[in-house]
Amino acid sequence: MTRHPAARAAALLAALAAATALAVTGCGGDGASGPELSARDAFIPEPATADLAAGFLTVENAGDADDTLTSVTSDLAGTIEMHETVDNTMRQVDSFTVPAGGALTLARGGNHLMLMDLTGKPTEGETVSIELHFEESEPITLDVPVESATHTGE
Ligand SMILES: [Cu+2]
Repeated sequence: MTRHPAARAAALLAALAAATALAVTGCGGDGASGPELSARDAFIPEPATADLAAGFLTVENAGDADDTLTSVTSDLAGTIEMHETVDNTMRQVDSFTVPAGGALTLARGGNHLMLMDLTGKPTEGETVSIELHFEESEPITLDVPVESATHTGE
């Protein structure tokens, strides 16, 4: 027995309607869902040369959805890469996850920002403006203090 074409069409329509409903819910119209980001404890240790500097900070996510740090920009640096450290070797990654109800921590010996193509050598006591760009959330602009070369943020 073959299924009637009209019944198939009806089933298809029902499936489409369900998909649409899901999509609307996914947009979070109630305003309570999604990532809620805030950044703290950012610092740049004074670098030895004007070639390269590291950046450390914490991004907290008080929301109920993950977000992703997709890029970082600054007037100080032509390029800012995101690096992770594995077995004492750092390597570039495309992005960092900011987990829901958790935090992305960039710290010495682990994940960090690598500021390259510097326009000048940042000096202890200065501040550097950097902008964090996310997949979902609006960008966060930070005035990051330049600390001593051995500063750990503790
Ligand atoms: Cu690095």
